[in-house]
Amino acid sequence: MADIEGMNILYEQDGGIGIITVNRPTALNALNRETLAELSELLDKLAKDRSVKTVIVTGAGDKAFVAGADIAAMQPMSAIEARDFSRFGQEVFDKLENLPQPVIAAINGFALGGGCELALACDLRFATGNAKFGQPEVGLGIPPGFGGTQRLPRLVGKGRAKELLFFGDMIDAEEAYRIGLVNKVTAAGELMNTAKAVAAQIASRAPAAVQLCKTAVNKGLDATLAVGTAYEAEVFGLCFATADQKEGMSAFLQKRKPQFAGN
Ligand code: CO8
Repeated sequence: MADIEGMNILYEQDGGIGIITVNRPTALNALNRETLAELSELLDKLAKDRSVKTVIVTGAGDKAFVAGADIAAMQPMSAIEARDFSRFGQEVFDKLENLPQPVIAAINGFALGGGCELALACDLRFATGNAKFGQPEVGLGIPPGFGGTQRLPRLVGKGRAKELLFFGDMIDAEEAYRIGLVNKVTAAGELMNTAKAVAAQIASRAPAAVQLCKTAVNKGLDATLAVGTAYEAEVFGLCFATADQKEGMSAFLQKRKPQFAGN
């Protein structure tokens, strides 16, 4: 897919890595409906693009990943409009969570409210040391509305999630790492290089196997252990219909590096 430039979402492709940048730096990349709509349209295209092996999501500028949903846009909303906006954001984040490719959030500053929820919908989260995380919604008179009450406890556990949700305070990157909200903390100048190196490492593995790991984890967390393990057995079997399974195991037995063709 060629590089595209929307108003609020920028996209470029670097080899097999697709890089999505939320681009409203003057509003600390706050998410309004237009931004979510552009993201949604881009995700539809990426889901069908087999040349994109992994995706990175980041924020424009050096201050914020995303500082939340756009408070100015939300302030005058009616209850029905707010519910529709919440549903729309949830649909877009569900799409991101279920994108076939693994998605890495490269968190370069504030990840608050809807921004933290955007990061939660990604598969992995890397952050700079100056990044700040939080769900400050209760200070605005609302709960999170883009999946935070559901994805945050699934990632960090019920107690930690309720602390973040009830207090509304920010935590720094080290604390986010300590509670499992982020996978890795990097120096500011190293964030994109680290994210790209990990994206390239994942891209070097058998794509179908990586995608099926993602689906099995996501589906399993919404199901009982018995349903999850049954699904795992199905996708495990399915991989034996791919050339990459034969190649991966043959390469091991022949003591050489595998060359995955992606089929
Ligand atoms: N929405 C709109 N504009 C924003 C937002 C935001 N979330 N965050 C920052 N901005 C704007 C500021 O208004 C300011 O604009 P201007 O220059 O025109 O005055 C500009 O960005 C720069 O921000 P600050 O001057 O405030 O920068 P500081 O460095 O002083 O502070 C903070 C940075 C601490 C990040 C501060 O901007 C802040 O607290 N922002 C709001 C954070 C927040 O509360 N986020 C949660 C929003 S609610 C939400 O995300 C709910 C999601 C679910 C929605 C469900 C739908 C109904």
